[in-house]
Amino acid sequence: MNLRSAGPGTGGIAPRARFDSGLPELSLDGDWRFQLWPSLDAAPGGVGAEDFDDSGWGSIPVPSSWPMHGHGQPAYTNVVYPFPVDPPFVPDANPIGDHRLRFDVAPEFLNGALLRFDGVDSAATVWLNGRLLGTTRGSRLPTEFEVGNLLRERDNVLAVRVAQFSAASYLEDQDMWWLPGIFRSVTLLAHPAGALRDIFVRAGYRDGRGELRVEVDGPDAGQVRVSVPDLDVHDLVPGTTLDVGPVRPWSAERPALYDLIVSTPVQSVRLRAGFRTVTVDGAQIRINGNPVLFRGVNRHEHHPDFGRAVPAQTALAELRLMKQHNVNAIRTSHYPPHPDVLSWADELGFYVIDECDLETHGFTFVEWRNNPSDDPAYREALLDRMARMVERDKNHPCVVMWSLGNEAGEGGNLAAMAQWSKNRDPSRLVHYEGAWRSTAYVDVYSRMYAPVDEVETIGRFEDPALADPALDEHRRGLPFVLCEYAHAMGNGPGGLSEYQHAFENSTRLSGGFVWEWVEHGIHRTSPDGVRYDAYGGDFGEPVHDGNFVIDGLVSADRVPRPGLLDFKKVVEPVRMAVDDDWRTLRVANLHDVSDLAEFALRWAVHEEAGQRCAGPLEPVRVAPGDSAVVPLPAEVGDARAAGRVLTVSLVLAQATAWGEEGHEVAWCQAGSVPVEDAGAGAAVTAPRTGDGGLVLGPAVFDPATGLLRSLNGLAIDGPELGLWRAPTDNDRGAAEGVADASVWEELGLHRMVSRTVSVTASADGLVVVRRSGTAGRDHAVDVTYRWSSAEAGLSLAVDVVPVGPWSGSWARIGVDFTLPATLTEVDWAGLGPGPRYPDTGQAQRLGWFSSTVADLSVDYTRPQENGARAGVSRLRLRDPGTGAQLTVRGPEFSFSARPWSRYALAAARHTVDLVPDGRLHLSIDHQQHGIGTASCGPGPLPPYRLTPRAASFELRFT
Ligand code: IPT
Repeated sequence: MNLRSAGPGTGGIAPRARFDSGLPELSLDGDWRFQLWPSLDAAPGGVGAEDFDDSGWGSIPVPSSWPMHGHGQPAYTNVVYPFPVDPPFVPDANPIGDHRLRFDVAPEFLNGALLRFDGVDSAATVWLNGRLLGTTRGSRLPTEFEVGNLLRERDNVLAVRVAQFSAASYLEDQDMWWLPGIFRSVTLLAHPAGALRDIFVRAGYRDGRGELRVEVDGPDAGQVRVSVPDLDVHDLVPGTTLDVGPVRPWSAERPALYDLIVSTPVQSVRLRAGFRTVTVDGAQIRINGNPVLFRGVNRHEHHPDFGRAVPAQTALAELRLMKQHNVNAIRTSHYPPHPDVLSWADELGFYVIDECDLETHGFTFVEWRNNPSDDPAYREALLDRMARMVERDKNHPCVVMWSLGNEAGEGGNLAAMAQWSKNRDPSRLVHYEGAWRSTAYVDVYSRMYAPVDEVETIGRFEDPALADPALDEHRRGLPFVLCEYAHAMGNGPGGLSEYQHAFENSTRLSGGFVWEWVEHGIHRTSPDGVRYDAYGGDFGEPVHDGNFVIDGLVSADRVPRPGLLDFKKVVEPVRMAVDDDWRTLRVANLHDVSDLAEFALRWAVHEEAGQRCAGPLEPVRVAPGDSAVVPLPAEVGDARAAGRVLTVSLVLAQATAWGEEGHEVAWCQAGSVPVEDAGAGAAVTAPRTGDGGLVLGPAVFDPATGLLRSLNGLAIDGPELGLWRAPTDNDRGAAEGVADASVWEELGLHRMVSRTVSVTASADGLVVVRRSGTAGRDHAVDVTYRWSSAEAGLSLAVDVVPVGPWSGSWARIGVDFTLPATLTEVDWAGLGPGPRYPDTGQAQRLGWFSSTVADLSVDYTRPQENGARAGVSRLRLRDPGTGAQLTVRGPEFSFSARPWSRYALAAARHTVDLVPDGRLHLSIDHQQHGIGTASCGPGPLPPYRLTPRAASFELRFT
């Protein structure tokens, strides 16, 4: 096994398109004999021999990532290589997995056959019946060997030795787990003489008409017949271009596909052709002439139990889930996906940036010395990878751009890949973010994590000029995409709305791709039998990047995080608004193609008691890019009143391949949820001494500290000033200097202590002044609590005044209480049902909601601040056993209620570390610091930053 060669794999056939040949296929997936060795030296010789004795071996399923089946351990690094940067060498301690399979074949395979590996991570040597077939490199790319002359009907012996690392590992430094194994299928394909070797369908669209050219490789052209029955195309001569007349073009919104049949005397191949043309016009990406906006996500392939071997139903379900959340584009970060994914993307409708299996990011730590992207020794390998991606995937209309790879620095090999791709397939744009400084060999100006103001500048063509005028002119003519933005790590991403606003208001900005779709958590079970998701460092890796691999819009189990719901709302392709009188609806159609024919409109009016009235609206047709104002039925306007909320929804009129009839795509609301306050304005009572404290209405206070002891008979501690939160991943991020979490720690917000300055009772109530400060520092906050009582309840006015030298930011301004844990039921009027922070929670709606305390929490893989509900005017906590309850009212506050403290939340590393402590921890917040995306990218925008400041707010308790 030569693991030191920088070149591509050996012995395989030339790359070609993936298609269902219509000839017999034999899946070799299933249980194989398997043995893991710690190094090549420790592995036996002769595993390829037919009579090699593997009786002592265990077994493993194929496809699989072997560490997910108890053989070795997963390891996570982001940028850093887990081995010395010493190309093309890798350490001797290099796990070797030997796989062997015995199989029989039907006679059809004896007249010529191909053996296909769809993905082997990372370097394999393959023997069939004792003969060396060759080697594979390029983990996420197929390799096919010609094997017909070697097969026999009975007892064939296939042996595959897989090395975890090789010289090619320097090309596969993607931010993900290192997970070796034969992780995609192995298939035997009958391939008799005269069979089609390759097919290239070039299907363009212009001015309502389709243009078709089909190139084939294999049999004599005279033996091949091409037809598209639905277009009445028969006997198209391969290699000729035909104007097929009027066609329905393919787009992500309307993914029209046509059966295209290629037949020969030995086979009939059915392909799905989509007619579409990708162009750049005036620095704008157009598909079929229409400007498009990518509402995209970056998609890795990961499964919490199977690693890289993602079951087909999981992948298909996640694509449907994307469509249901208004995702219209996928970047296959950072390698070509399982081939079926692209077929589903054709059918369901996604614009795809297909990315090559290439990343050399770890060279950044050695100033990019010896980067393979610029090393002639690796040139052939890079070109081979590009060719294998383009050839495999070229017939998918969903692929609109070829991406050279990710974070591979700069170098001549990249330029060569781009050039090769343009020659072979000029119909798609070439993407590579790493070339953004000059963009010399790419067709799009692509960036990652650029702040929104910079993106806007680029959108106005006001980005600083490049020194080279020719390059500058080239770049100024390019459309712009954010191939990564809105780092979805933990609580967040904050700031989606501002990016979307920028995208929608510049023709040059073609949208972006959130980083990333799925968290790469790995299932584990605690000693108590509770399942949780593990991340980097949990497997004893000496070098790792912790939970940086947990940054998805959905959990590893594909459960949507709040960020996905926000994304769905922020990118909704139709924006609606109701006028103040509820008489008209404005509909702005942001689709690229759709005139809204596939949608229906509905309205509903809710009040606290439930739905008051509802009905359908007349369907609306609006051209893409246009807007219209339509009247609402009189019934709607007539229902308008205080304390009512109108919701208008745009829904699928009929079920589609990804959504049910009635599935909501866009919505808007009008109205309000004011809540009556019975006690407000009633006569005031004075405090008196009794019940072991100071009694004011329903409350008993400690006369010395001025803190509450009980309220309505419920034991309560507080209020304490709260300026801190358990840092989110974004709070911990230091993309722009010092992390907010570090600033808060430095300010001592997490260890504030208080002293009571004064407790003054008067006929009007009770005034408590307390000062909060932090050890060793002289900055403080004076808080004045003015308590008063009217018959039914208790009012509180809070004044917060910073004292001394404050700088930086506060996590929040609020008051904290602890209460009996038996208060397990919650309901509120405000925004819900999910969480909201100043720059997140766009998905939340006005209404009346209920939950349990347990369900308020979001189980982020690494625990952190979560679950605050905002815009609340009334909160009620209830003990279902006794019926005891506490109600808090206010003009608009946010709250969090948890069975553990913020300190426990901050200390926990995994979900299983969080254990209820027997109390209910309630925070009522007047303001919160934004969330931002500083875990990788910009922090909260200035309007969402909570700088130390004076604040006043009022609450009422009953
Ligand atoms: C960027 C990578 O392209 C992506 O793979 C992922 O690692 C992401 O960061 C963070 O999760 S690269 C970074 C230097 C911006």
